[in-house]
Amino acid sequence: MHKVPKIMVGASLALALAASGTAQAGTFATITIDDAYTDWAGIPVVDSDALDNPGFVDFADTQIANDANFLYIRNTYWGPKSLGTFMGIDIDNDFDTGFNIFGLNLIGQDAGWQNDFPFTSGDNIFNDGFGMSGDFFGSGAGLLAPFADTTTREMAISLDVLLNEDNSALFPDNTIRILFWTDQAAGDVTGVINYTLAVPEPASLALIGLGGLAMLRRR
Ligand SMILES: [Ca+2]
Ligand SMILES: [Ca+2]
Ligand SMILES: [Ca+2]
Repeated sequence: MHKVPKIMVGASLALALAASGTAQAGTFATITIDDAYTDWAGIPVVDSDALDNPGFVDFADTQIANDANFLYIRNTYWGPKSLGTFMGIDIDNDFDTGFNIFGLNLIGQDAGWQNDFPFTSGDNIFNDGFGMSGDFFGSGAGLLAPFADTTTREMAISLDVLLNEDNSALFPDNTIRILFWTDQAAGDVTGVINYTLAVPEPASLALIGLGGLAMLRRR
């Protein structure tokens, strides 16, 4: 059961208002899940959360990237606690479908991960038991490093995951609505992150185009 600490509701609503309507253009990159973070250099922070759940899972900065196959997430924390991180995705952008996290009307979580562990949510049902299929481990699990309490961690989710309930896509379009949350202590909730999947930079295509033009001119 997830109780709603009253002190959190006000803070989270303020965050939600601040974050509402902000869509984050995605960053195309391939990240190695190895608990090393130089591969995150230059990837924008899509959410910065305050120090507001000290001594427990307390979200700080979140970075997100994707390539053609995977969504990559890096979380940082104000302290060395990270186990107990939930990531929720609202597939249909409707908090009336799925699990309304803390009743805050931030997201209606249709799919979620507790650390790397995948599960699906029904209407007002935290875990409806249907689950997912596909990478990783055949169950839509996250590939997470490190699996330990830490101040920063990275995780990959396959973009090809299917929902077992109706075999539909976990990511049916190019916009992903994500919330990170924990029910530890007073709780912590990030802003809602509207992440738009990035496509490869057309630079290489443009170079090919210019090269082709140069060849034409030489003739
Ligand atoms: Ca890495
Ligand atoms: Ca926080
Ligand atoms: Ca929903």
